[in-house]
Amino acid sequence: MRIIASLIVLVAFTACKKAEKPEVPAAERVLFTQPLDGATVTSPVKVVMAVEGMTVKPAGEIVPGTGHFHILIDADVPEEGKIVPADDNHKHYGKGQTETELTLKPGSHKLTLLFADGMHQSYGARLSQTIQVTVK
Ligand SMILES: [Cu+2]
Repeated sequence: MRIIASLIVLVAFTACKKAEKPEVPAAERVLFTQPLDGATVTSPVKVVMAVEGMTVKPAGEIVPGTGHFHILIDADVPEEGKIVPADDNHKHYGKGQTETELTLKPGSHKLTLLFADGMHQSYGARLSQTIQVTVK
């Protein structure tokens, strides 16, 4: 009887914990459709970008659940909320583009796809994907 009572308490406790902390939706992510991680490519490199759980929208205003792509070349992901710089290593696709061509020097490069809001504020590492490519 005691064991059953303990089990009931345990189950109730587990159920409570779940209700308190709803799981973060795992559906939101960005990914390079092309090239794939580890690929050997030639410059210019065709890049195809994809996002799941969010909507691509041209830059200009902040609308929850939307944003545009950025490609970081050999650069680190700006923290969530920080504005993504605009320079040779941080490319913005503020018209809502999902495809582009990158001119890269021969050698190994780290490419990061990053989603940011309508004011170019990073969604952080959770909405980024980093791959490594080798340019011939
Ligand atoms: Cu931007």
